[in-house]
Amino acid sequence: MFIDEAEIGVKAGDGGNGMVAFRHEKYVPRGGPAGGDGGRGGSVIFCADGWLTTLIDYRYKRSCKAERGANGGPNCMTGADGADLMLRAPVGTQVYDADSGELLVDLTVEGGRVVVAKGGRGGRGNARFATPTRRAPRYAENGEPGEERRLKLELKLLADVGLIGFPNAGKSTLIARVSAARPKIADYPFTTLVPNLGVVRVDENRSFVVADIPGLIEGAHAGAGLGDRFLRHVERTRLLVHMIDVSGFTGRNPADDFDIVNRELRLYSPELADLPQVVAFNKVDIPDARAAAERLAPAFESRGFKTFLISAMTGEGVRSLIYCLGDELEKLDKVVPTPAEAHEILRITPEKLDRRRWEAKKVGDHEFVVEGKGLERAVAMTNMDNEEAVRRLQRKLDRLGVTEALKNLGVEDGDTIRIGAVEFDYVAEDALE
Ligand SMILES: Nc1nc2c(ncn2[C@@H]2O[C@H](COP(=O)(O)OP(=O)(O)OP(=O)(O)O)[C@@H](O)[C@H]2O)c(=O)[nH]1
Ligand SMILES: [Mg+2]
Repeated sequence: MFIDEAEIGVKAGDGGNGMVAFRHEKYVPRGGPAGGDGGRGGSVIFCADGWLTTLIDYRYKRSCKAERGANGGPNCMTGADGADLMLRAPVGTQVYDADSGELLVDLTVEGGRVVVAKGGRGGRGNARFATPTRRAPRYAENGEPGEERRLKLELKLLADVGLIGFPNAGKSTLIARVSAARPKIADYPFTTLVPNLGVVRVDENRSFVVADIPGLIEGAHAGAGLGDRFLRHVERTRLLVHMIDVSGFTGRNPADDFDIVNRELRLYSPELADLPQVVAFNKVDIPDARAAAERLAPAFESRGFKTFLISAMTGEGVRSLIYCLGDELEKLDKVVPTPAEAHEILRITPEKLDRRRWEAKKVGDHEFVVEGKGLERAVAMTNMDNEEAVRRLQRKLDRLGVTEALKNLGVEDGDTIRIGAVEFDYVAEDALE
Protein backbone atom coordinates (compact mmCIF):
# COMPACT_ATOMS: atom_id res chain seq x y z
CA MET A 1 0.00 0.00 0.00
CA PHE A 2 1.24 3.44 -0.87
CA ILE A 3 0.62 5.96 1.90
CA ASP A 4 1.80 9.52 1.46
CA GLU A 5 0.20 11.22 4.45
CA ALA A 6 0.17 10.46 8.15
CA GLU A 7 -0.27 12.18 11.46
CA ILE A 8 1.59 11.06 14.54
CA GLY A 9 2.33 12.18 18.07
CA VAL A 10 5.92 12.20 19.28
CA LYS A 11 7.12 12.46 22.84
CA ALA A 12 10.73 12.68 23.86
CA GLY A 13 11.80 11.00 27.08
CA ASP A 14 11.64 12.90 30.35
CA GLY A 15 14.89 13.42 32.18
CA GLY A 16 15.49 11.11 35.15
CA ASN A 17 14.97 12.55 38.63
CA GLY A 18 17.86 13.72 40.71
CA MET A 19 18.36 11.90 43.99
CA VAL A 20 18.57 13.01 47.60
CA ALA A 21 21.24 10.96 49.35
CA PHE A 22 24.08 11.38 51.83
CA ARG A 23 27.39 9.69 52.07
CA HIS A 24 27.64 6.87 54.56
CA GLU A 25 31.23 6.11 55.19
CA LYS A 26 33.07 4.61 58.06
CA TYR A 27 34.91 7.25 60.07
CA VAL A 28 33.11 10.07 58.29
CA PRO A 29 30.68 11.21 60.96
CA ARG A 30 28.22 13.21 58.89
CA GLY A 31 28.63 12.54 55.18
CA GLY A 32 27.96 15.25 52.65
CA PRO A 33 25.16 15.19 50.08
CA ALA A 34 25.77 12.54 47.45
CA GLY A 35 22.57 12.24 45.41
CA GLY A 36 23.33 11.81 41.72
CA ASP A 37 21.75 13.55 38.72
CA GLY A 38 19.10 11.92 36.57
CA GLY A 39 20.00 10.84 33.04
CA ARG A 40 18.91 12.72 29.93
CA GLY A 41 15.71 11.61 28.25
CA GLY A 42 15.96 10.17 24.71
CA SER A 43 15.11 12.42 21.75
CA VAL A 44 12.84 11.56 18.85
CA ILE A 45 14.81 11.75 15.60
CA PHE A 46 13.68 11.41 12.01
CA CYS A 47 16.02 9.89 9.46
CA ALA A 48 15.56 9.85 5.67
CA ASP A 49 15.85 6.29 4.43
CA GLY A 50 16.32 5.62 0.72
CA TRP A 51 14.89 2.12 1.00
CA LEU A 52 11.48 3.27 2.06
CA THR A 53 8.89 4.42 -0.45
CA THR A 54 5.82 4.93 1.68
CA LEU A 55 4.71 6.23 5.05
CA ILE A 56 2.72 3.10 5.75
CA ASP A 57 4.49 2.44 9.06
CA TYR A 58 2.90 5.56 10.47
CA ARG A 59 -0.59 4.41 9.66
CA TYR A 60 -0.30 1.91 12.46
CA LYS A 61 2.25 3.53 14.71
CA ARG A 62 0.49 6.67 15.76
CA SER A 63 2.39 7.54 18.86
CA CYS A 64 6.14 7.40 19.18
CA LYS A 65 7.90 7.77 22.51
CA ALA A 66 11.57 7.85 23.33
CA GLU A 67 12.89 6.35 26.56
CA ARG A 68 13.11 8.39 29.76
CA GLY A 69 16.37 8.93 31.58
CA ALA A 70 17.10 6.81 34.65
CA ASN A 71 16.97 8.43 38.07
CA GLY A 72 20.15 9.49 39.77
CA GLY A 73 21.66 7.12 42.33
CA PRO A 74 23.59 7.34 45.61
CA ASN A 75 27.30 8.11 45.69
CA CYS A 76 26.78 10.81 43.07
CA MET A 77 25.87 8.25 40.44
CA THR A 78 24.30 9.78 37.36
CA GLY A 79 21.35 7.88 35.89
CA ALA A 80 21.69 6.37 32.44
CA ASP A 81 20.49 8.45 29.49
CA GLY A 82 17.33 7.29 27.76
CA ALA A 83 17.83 5.85 24.27
CA ASP A 84 16.92 8.08 21.33
CA LEU A 85 14.07 6.90 19.17
CA MET A 86 15.09 6.85 15.50
CA LEU A 87 12.13 7.00 13.12
CA ARG A 88 12.69 6.22 9.47
CA ALA A 89 10.83 7.94 6.67
CA PRO A 90 11.22 7.85 2.90
CA VAL A 91 13.44 10.43 1.24
CA GLY A 92 11.14 13.28 0.23
CA THR A 93 9.11 13.28 3.44
CA GLN A 94 8.14 16.69 4.71
CA VAL A 95 7.52 17.01 8.42
CA TYR A 96 5.03 19.64 9.55
CA ASP A 97 3.94 20.74 12.99
CA ALA A 98 0.34 19.51 12.95
CA ASP A 99 -0.89 22.34 15.17
CA SER A 100 0.75 25.35 13.57
CA GLY A 101 1.04 23.92 10.05
CA GLU A 102 4.65 25.08 9.94
CA LEU A 103 7.06 23.05 7.79
CA LEU A 104 9.73 21.80 10.16
CA VAL A 105 11.95 19.84 7.84
CA ASP A 106 12.17 18.41 4.39
CA LEU A 107 14.04 15.10 4.38
CA THR A 108 15.46 15.46 0.91
CA VAL A 109 18.70 13.58 1.24
CA GLU A 110 19.30 9.97 2.18
CA GLY A 111 20.68 9.78 5.69
CA GLY A 112 19.57 13.31 6.63
CA ARG A 113 18.53 13.44 10.27
CA VAL A 114 16.59 15.82 12.40
CA VAL A 115 15.58 15.97 16.06
CA VAL A 116 11.85 16.66 16.20
CA ALA A 117 11.43 16.37 19.97
CA LYS A 118 14.28 16.84 22.37
CA GLY A 119 14.67 14.73 25.48
CA GLY A 120 14.47 16.48 28.85
CA ARG A 121 17.62 17.02 30.83
CA GLY A 122 18.14 15.03 33.99
CA GLY A 123 17.17 16.60 37.31
CA ARG A 124 20.10 17.59 39.49
CA GLY A 125 20.79 15.50 42.58
CA ASN A 126 21.19 17.11 45.99
CA ALA A 127 24.98 16.98 45.72
CA ARG A 128 24.68 19.79 43.17
CA PHE A 129 22.85 22.08 45.52
CA ALA A 130 25.45 22.06 48.28
CA THR A 131 26.98 25.47 49.01
CA PRO A 132 29.28 26.62 51.80
CA THR A 133 26.28 27.89 53.74
CA ARG A 134 23.94 25.03 52.85
CA ARG A 135 25.99 21.93 53.30
CA ALA A 136 23.24 19.35 53.45
CA PRO A 137 20.47 20.22 51.00
CA ARG A 138 17.62 17.74 51.29
CA TYR A 139 16.12 18.32 47.91
CA ALA A 140 16.78 17.39 44.31
CA GLU A 141 15.21 18.28 41.00
CA ASN A 142 12.88 16.12 38.99
CA GLY A 143 13.85 15.53 35.38
CA GLU A 144 12.81 18.03 32.75
CA PRO A 145 9.81 16.83 30.73
CA GLY A 146 10.68 15.74 27.19
CA GLU A 147 9.26 17.76 24.32
CA GLU A 148 5.97 16.60 22.92
CA ARG A 149 4.24 17.55 19.69
CA ARG A 150 1.95 16.39 16.94
CA LEU A 151 3.45 16.01 13.48
CA LYS A 152 1.98 15.75 10.06
CA LEU A 153 4.05 13.78 7.57
CA GLU A 154 3.70 14.32 3.89
CA LEU A 155 5.65 12.39 1.31
CA LYS A 156 6.55 14.24 -1.86
CA LEU A 157 8.65 12.00 -4.01
CA LEU A 158 11.88 13.45 -5.33
CA ALA A 159 12.43 12.98 -9.03
CA ASP A 160 14.05 14.98 -11.80
CA VAL A 161 11.46 14.31 -14.45
CA GLY A 162 7.70 13.87 -14.06
CA LEU A 163 5.54 11.98 -16.55
CA ILE A 164 2.14 13.51 -17.06
CA GLY A 165 -0.70 12.87 -19.44
CA PHE A 166 -4.11 11.30 -19.79
CA PRO A 167 -4.73 7.81 -18.45
CA ASN A 168 -3.67 5.15 -20.96
CA ALA A 169 -1.22 7.51 -22.74
CA GLY A 170 1.58 5.04 -22.11
CA LYS A 171 3.40 6.65 -19.18
CA SER A 172 3.98 3.40 -17.35
CA THR A 173 5.03 1.68 -20.55
CA LEU A 174 7.68 4.37 -21.01
CA ILE A 175 9.08 4.19 -17.49
CA ALA A 176 9.20 0.39 -17.76
CA ARG A 177 11.15 0.69 -21.00
CA VAL A 178 13.74 3.19 -19.80
CA SER A 179 14.28 2.08 -16.21
CA ALA A 180 14.15 -0.96 -13.98
CA ALA A 181 10.72 0.09 -12.65
CA ARG A 182 8.02 -2.49 -13.38
CA PRO A 183 4.67 -0.80 -12.95
CA LYS A 184 1.45 -2.41 -14.03
CA ILE A 185 0.56 -1.67 -17.65
CA ALA A 186 -2.86 -2.32 -19.10
CA ASP A 187 -5.25 -1.22 -21.75
CA TYR A 188 -7.63 0.66 -19.49
CA PRO A 189 -7.47 4.05 -17.79
CA PHE A 190 -6.21 4.38 -14.22
CA THR A 191 -4.01 1.33 -14.29
CA THR A 192 -1.50 3.25 -12.23
CA LEU A 193 -2.95 3.98 -8.82
CA VAL A 194 0.19 5.15 -7.06
CA PRO A 195 3.35 6.89 -8.22
CA ASN A 196 6.38 4.89 -9.40
CA LEU A 197 9.97 6.00 -9.52
CA GLY A 198 12.58 4.78 -11.99
CA VAL A 199 16.24 5.58 -12.48
CA VAL A 200 17.17 6.29 -16.09
CA ARG A 201 20.73 5.93 -17.31
CA VAL A 202 21.55 8.45 -20.06
CA ASP A 203 25.18 7.45 -20.51
CA GLU A 204 28.07 6.40 -18.31
CA ASN A 205 28.13 9.60 -16.31
CA ARG A 206 24.57 10.73 -16.30
CA SER A 207 21.37 9.38 -14.84
CA PHE A 208 18.14 10.86 -13.60
CA VAL A 209 15.01 9.84 -11.73
CA VAL A 210 11.61 9.71 -13.42
CA ALA A 211 8.26 9.68 -11.65
CA ASP A 212 5.24 8.06 -13.24
CA ILE A 213 1.97 9.19 -11.68
CA PRO A 214 -1.67 8.26 -12.23
CA GLY A 215 -3.24 9.90 -15.28
CA LEU A 216 -5.14 13.19 -15.18
CA ILE A 217 -8.50 13.90 -16.71
CA GLU A 218 -10.69 16.97 -16.97
CA GLY A 219 -11.86 18.01 -13.52
CA ALA A 220 -8.98 16.26 -11.74
CA HIS A 221 -8.53 19.35 -9.53
CA ALA A 222 -12.10 18.81 -8.33
CA GLY A 223 -11.51 15.13 -7.70
CA ALA A 224 -12.49 13.59 -11.05
CA GLY A 225 -10.72 10.33 -11.81
CA LEU A 226 -8.06 9.85 -9.18
CA GLY A 227 -8.04 13.60 -8.70
CA ASP A 228 -4.92 15.70 -8.51
CA ARG A 229 -3.63 14.42 -5.20
CA PHE A 230 -0.69 12.61 -6.81
CA LEU A 231 0.50 15.78 -8.50
CA ARG A 232 2.43 16.60 -5.35
CA HIS A 233 4.80 13.82 -6.40
CA VAL A 234 5.86 15.71 -9.51
CA GLU A 235 5.84 19.10 -7.80
CA ARG A 236 9.50 18.80 -7.04
CA THR A 237 10.65 17.70 -10.47
CA ARG A 238 12.50 20.08 -12.74
CA LEU A 239 11.07 18.98 -16.02
CA LEU A 240 7.88 17.34 -17.24
CA VAL A 241 7.37 14.92 -20.09
CA HIS A 242 3.87 15.40 -21.36
CA MET A 243 2.75 12.19 -23.06
CA ILE A 244 0.02 12.39 -25.65
CA ASP A 245 -1.73 9.35 -27.08
CA VAL A 246 -2.03 9.96 -30.82
CA SER A 247 -3.30 6.46 -31.67
CA GLY A 248 -6.72 7.85 -32.52
CA PHE A 249 -8.32 5.12 -30.38
CA THR A 250 -9.10 7.59 -27.64
CA GLY A 251 -11.87 9.27 -29.60
CA ARG A 252 -10.51 12.59 -28.36
CA ASN A 253 -8.49 15.27 -30.06
CA PRO A 254 -4.84 14.90 -28.91
CA ALA A 255 -4.36 18.68 -28.87
CA ASP A 256 -7.34 19.01 -26.52
CA ASP A 257 -5.86 16.36 -24.21
CA PHE A 258 -2.74 18.47 -23.95
CA ASP A 259 -4.68 21.60 -23.04
CA ILE A 260 -6.92 19.81 -20.55
CA VAL A 261 -3.98 18.32 -18.67
CA ASN A 262 -2.22 21.68 -18.59
CA ARG A 263 -5.33 23.37 -17.28
CA GLU A 264 -5.57 20.84 -14.47
CA LEU A 265 -1.89 21.38 -13.69
CA ARG A 266 -2.40 25.12 -13.44
CA LEU A 267 -5.43 24.76 -11.22
CA TYR A 268 -3.39 22.58 -8.91
CA SER A 269 -0.29 24.77 -8.88
CA PRO A 270 0.88 27.55 -11.21
CA GLU A 271 4.50 26.73 -10.35
CA LEU A 272 3.98 23.18 -11.52
CA ALA A 273 2.31 24.36 -14.73
CA ASP A 274 5.26 26.65 -15.38
CA LEU A 275 7.84 23.86 -15.32
CA PRO A 276 9.43 23.22 -18.71
CA GLN A 277 7.62 20.51 -20.68
CA VAL A 278 8.84 18.20 -23.38
CA VAL A 279 6.07 16.74 -25.51
CA ALA A 280 6.11 13.05 -26.45
CA PHE A 281 3.57 11.86 -29.03
CA ASN A 282 3.23 8.19 -28.17
CA LYS A 283 2.16 5.04 -30.00
CA VAL A 284 3.61 6.06 -33.38
CA ASP A 285 4.08 2.35 -34.15
CA ILE A 286 0.46 2.62 -35.28
CA PRO A 287 0.51 4.07 -38.82
CA ASP A 288 -2.35 6.55 -38.31
CA ALA A 289 -0.73 7.67 -35.11
CA ARG A 290 2.50 8.60 -36.82
CA ALA A 291 0.62 10.67 -39.37
CA ALA A 292 -1.35 12.43 -36.64
CA ALA A 293 1.84 13.22 -34.71
CA GLU A 294 3.54 14.62 -37.75
CA ARG A 295 0.54 16.82 -38.35
CA LEU A 296 0.43 18.10 -34.76
CA ALA A 297 4.13 18.60 -34.10
CA PRO A 298 4.73 21.90 -35.96
CA ALA A 299 2.05 23.72 -33.96
CA PHE A 300 3.63 22.52 -30.70
CA GLU A 301 7.11 23.42 -31.88
CA SER A 302 5.99 26.91 -32.75
CA ARG A 303 4.58 27.25 -29.21
CA GLY A 304 8.11 26.55 -28.03
CA PHE A 305 7.81 22.88 -27.06
CA LYS A 306 10.38 20.29 -28.00
CA THR A 307 8.44 17.37 -29.52
CA PHE A 308 9.28 13.69 -29.95
CA LEU A 309 7.55 10.96 -31.88
CA ILE A 310 7.95 7.82 -29.84
CA SER A 311 6.67 4.34 -29.34
CA ALA A 312 7.05 3.40 -25.70
CA MET A 313 6.12 -0.10 -26.77
CA THR A 314 8.71 -0.70 -29.50
CA GLY A 315 11.27 1.77 -28.17
CA GLU A 316 11.35 3.88 -31.29
CA GLY A 317 12.39 7.48 -30.59
CA VAL A 318 12.86 6.79 -26.90
CA ARG A 319 16.66 7.09 -26.89
CA SER A 320 16.62 10.58 -28.40
CA LEU A 321 13.95 11.63 -25.89
CA ILE A 322 16.17 10.39 -23.04
CA TYR A 323 19.22 12.26 -24.39
CA CYS A 324 17.19 15.41 -24.70
CA LEU A 325 16.00 15.07 -21.10
CA GLY A 326 19.58 14.50 -19.94
CA ASP A 327 20.72 17.65 -21.74
CA GLU A 328 17.82 19.78 -20.52
CA LEU A 329 18.40 18.69 -16.93
CA GLU A 330 22.01 19.77 -17.16
CA LYS A 331 20.83 23.28 -17.96
CA LEU A 332 18.42 23.41 -15.02
CA ASP A 333 19.51 24.09 -11.47
CA LYS A 334 19.39 21.36 -8.97
CA VAL A 335 17.00 22.37 -6.23
CA VAL A 336 17.73 19.59 -3.83
CA PRO A 337 20.36 20.40 -1.18
CA THR A 338 23.71 18.67 -1.24
CA PRO A 339 24.20 15.65 0.99
CA ALA A 340 26.70 17.56 3.10
CA GLU A 341 24.07 20.10 4.14
CA ALA A 342 21.49 17.49 4.91
CA HIS A 343 23.55 15.03 6.90
CA GLU A 344 24.21 17.12 9.94
CA ILE A 345 21.59 16.60 12.58
CA LEU A 346 19.24 19.49 12.64
CA ARG A 347 17.51 20.39 15.84
CA ILE A 348 14.04 21.88 15.78
CA THR A 349 12.74 23.80 18.77
CA PRO A 350 8.97 23.52 19.07
CA GLU A 351 8.52 27.13 19.87
CA LYS A 352 10.89 29.85 20.86
CA LEU A 353 10.44 29.31 24.54
CA ASP A 354 10.42 32.65 26.18
CA ARG A 355 11.04 31.13 29.52
CA ARG A 356 10.66 34.29 31.54
CA ARG A 357 7.22 35.26 30.37
CA TRP A 358 4.24 34.21 32.46
CA GLU A 359 0.74 35.34 33.16
CA ALA A 360 -1.61 34.81 36.12
CA LYS A 361 -5.34 34.59 35.45
CA LYS A 362 -8.47 34.16 37.48
CA VAL A 363 -10.42 31.36 35.77
CA GLY A 364 -13.26 30.76 38.21
CA ASP A 365 -14.45 31.31 41.75
CA HIS A 366 -11.40 30.63 43.88
CA GLU A 367 -9.54 29.22 40.86
CA PHE A 368 -6.42 30.66 39.31
CA VAL A 369 -4.05 29.60 36.55
CA VAL A 370 -0.49 30.71 36.02
CA GLU A 371 0.76 30.13 32.47
CA GLY A 372 4.32 30.31 31.21
CA LYS A 373 6.68 27.74 29.73
CA GLY A 374 9.49 28.46 32.16
CA LEU A 375 7.27 28.31 35.23
CA GLU A 376 5.53 25.16 34.09
CA ARG A 377 8.89 23.57 33.58
CA ALA A 378 10.09 24.67 37.02
CA VAL A 379 6.98 23.17 38.60
CA ALA A 380 7.36 19.91 36.65
CA MET A 381 10.93 19.67 37.90
CA THR A 382 9.93 20.10 41.54
CA ASN A 383 9.41 17.01 43.63
CA MET A 384 6.18 17.92 45.40
CA ASP A 385 6.72 15.26 48.07
CA ASN A 386 9.86 16.99 49.22
CA GLU A 387 9.16 19.85 51.57
CA GLU A 388 12.42 21.58 50.95
CA ALA A 389 12.00 21.41 47.20
CA VAL A 390 8.51 22.87 47.47
CA ARG A 391 9.79 25.68 49.70
CA ARG A 392 12.41 26.41 47.09
CA LEU A 393 9.73 26.63 44.40
CA GLN A 394 7.73 28.91 46.69
CA ARG A 395 10.68 31.27 46.97
CA LYS A 396 11.03 31.27 43.21
CA LEU A 397 7.36 32.17 42.76
CA ASP A 398 7.76 35.01 45.27
CA ARG A 399 10.88 36.27 43.57
CA LEU A 400 9.30 36.29 40.11
CA GLY A 401 6.30 38.24 41.45
CA VAL A 402 3.79 35.43 40.92
CA THR A 403 2.56 35.55 44.50
CA GLU A 404 2.17 39.30 44.28
CA ALA A 405 0.20 39.00 41.02
CA LEU A 406 -2.14 36.42 42.54
CA LYS A 407 -2.77 38.71 45.51
CA ASN A 408 -3.64 41.52 43.13
CA LEU A 409 -6.16 39.21 41.47
CA GLY A 410 -7.76 38.69 44.89
CA VAL A 411 -6.52 35.23 45.80
CA GLU A 412 -7.72 33.97 49.20
CA ASP A 413 -6.62 31.33 51.61
CA GLY A 414 -7.61 27.87 50.32
CA ASP A 415 -8.04 28.88 46.67
CA THR A 416 -6.79 26.56 43.92
CA ILE A 417 -3.85 27.56 41.75
CA ARG A 418 -2.86 25.55 38.70
CA ILE A 419 0.56 25.69 37.06
CA GLY A 420 1.05 23.19 34.25
CA ALA A 421 -0.13 19.80 35.46
CA VAL A 422 0.09 20.64 39.17
CA GLU A 423 -2.55 22.10 41.49
CA PHE A 424 -1.70 23.97 44.66
CA ASP A 425 -3.75 25.26 47.55
CA TYR A 426 -3.02 28.85 48.25
CA VAL A 427 -1.99 29.42 51.84
CA ALA A 428 -2.23 33.03 52.92
CA GLU A 429 0.71 34.31 54.92
CA ASP A 430 -1.37 35.30 57.92
CA ALA A 431 -2.73 31.76 58.03
CA LEU A 432 0.83 30.56 58.54
CA GLU A 433 1.34 32.57 61.68
N1 LIG B 1 0.58 0.49 -29.73
C1 LIG B 1 1.09 1.04 -28.65
N2 LIG B 1 0.50 0.84 -27.49
C2 LIG B 1 1.05 1.39 -26.37
C3 LIG B 1 2.23 2.18 -26.43
N3 LIG B 1 2.52 2.60 -25.18
C4 LIG B 1 1.57 2.09 -24.40
N4 LIG B 1 0.69 1.38 -25.08
C5 LIG B 1 -0.49 0.66 -24.57
O1 LIG B 1 -1.37 1.59 -23.99
C6 LIG B 1 -2.02 1.04 -22.86
C7 LIG B 1 -1.81 1.95 -21.67
O2 LIG B 1 -0.45 1.97 -21.31
P1 LIG B 1 0.04 2.39 -19.86
O3 LIG B 1 1.51 2.46 -19.91
O4 LIG B 1 -0.59 1.51 -18.83
O5 LIG B 1 -0.60 3.84 -19.78
P2 LIG B 1 -0.55 4.88 -18.59
O6 LIG B 1 -0.37 6.22 -19.17
O7 LIG B 1 0.43 4.46 -17.58
O8 LIG B 1 -2.05 4.74 -18.06
P3 LIG B 1 -2.60 5.01 -16.56
O9 LIG B 1 -1.67 4.36 -15.61
O10 LIG B 1 -3.94 4.37 -16.57
O11 LIG B 1 -2.67 6.49 -16.40
C8 LIG B 1 -1.42 -0.33 -22.66
O12 LIG B 1 -2.29 -1.28 -23.22
C9 LIG B 1 -0.13 -0.27 -23.44
O13 LIG B 1 0.28 -1.51 -23.92
C10 LIG B 1 2.84 2.35 -27.72
O14 LIG B 1 3.87 2.99 -27.89
N5 LIG B 1 2.22 1.77 -28.77
MG1 LIG C 1 0.21 3.92 -15.74
